[in-house]
Amino acid sequence: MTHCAGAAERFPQALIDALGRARKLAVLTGAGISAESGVPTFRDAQTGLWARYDPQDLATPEAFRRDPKLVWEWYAWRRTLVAAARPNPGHFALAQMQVSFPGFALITQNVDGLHARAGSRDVVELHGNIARIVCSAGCGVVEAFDPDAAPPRCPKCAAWLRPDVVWFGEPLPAAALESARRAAADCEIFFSIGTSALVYPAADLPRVAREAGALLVEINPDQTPLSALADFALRGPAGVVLPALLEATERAGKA
Ligand code: BJW
Ligand code: ZN
Repeated sequence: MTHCAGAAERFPQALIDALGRARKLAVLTGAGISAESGVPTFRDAQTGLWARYDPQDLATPEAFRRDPKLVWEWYAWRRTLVAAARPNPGHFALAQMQVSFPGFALITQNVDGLHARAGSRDVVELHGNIARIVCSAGCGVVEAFDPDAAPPRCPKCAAWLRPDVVWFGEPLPAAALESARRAAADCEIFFSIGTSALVYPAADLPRVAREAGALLVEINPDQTPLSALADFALRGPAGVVLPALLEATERAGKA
């Protein structure tokens, strides 16, 4: 069922009832939840100096091997955007939902750390975090990002240091993926928020949840490949829909 949600609108009663009953929620977020904080989504056209680059060509190990300086500078630019950004009402609503629901798993594909800055705890980061850098040779060195070094060498083995994020063709952190799959298989309601649902294995999680019997809710202004599978597709920006949904749920007696 598609529903165009706005702050003043009512949500489907079946959804409010389900939220009133549910104890276990799993939420998967993507770049769209941070769009209202001013962080460009991954598939948006980039701006300024980076307008002529496609992120899909930069977020790869091959790109980094070919031109570490270029990839490093792209991440330094994005790091600046993230550092200047603030969590928005969508991030804060999810932090509040963690308090309201006894079982609440927040899984994100985002590398911006905005969920934690909004107060969410135990965020499962599937694609890493842009604030950290690691040794590209895998020797285990982890450091905080230094925007002035471009790019620095590993103090232990002299390989390039790289952002601690997951590029195309690389495995996701095993513990994070395992915990995300467990939460998806074990929840009563699964939310897919602000993601194009194109990138695997994250895009499998809603299907895992659906097959295990969970209700599937999508929050996105646009259709995605997941929309046809969703029980409820709430069409609107996450920063508007989530606080309104939280309020409607609380009004109906939850929390
Ligand atoms: C709003 C909004 C608002 C706007 N409110 N919404 C199965 C089938 C086909 C291919 C594959 C497969 N399995 C694996 C693959 C290959 C590949 C893949 O999925 N390719 C596809 C593109 C086809 N996957 C991988 O390579 C993964 N690795 C892997 O599978 O390894 C296997 C392996 C095992 C063992 C050894 C070796 C290998 C890795 C994927 C890593 C993805 N990394 C990136 C970069 C992270 C670092 C960085 O940020 O730079 O992650 S790519 C990029 O896409 C980033 C994102 O997290 C990810 C998802 O994007 P997201 O979040 O959905 O953003 P957008 O921009 O796509 O969408 C935004 C959405 O928001 C839109 O829908 C808007 O409408 C909406 N929106 N405003 C709510 N206000
Ligand atoms: Zn090293």
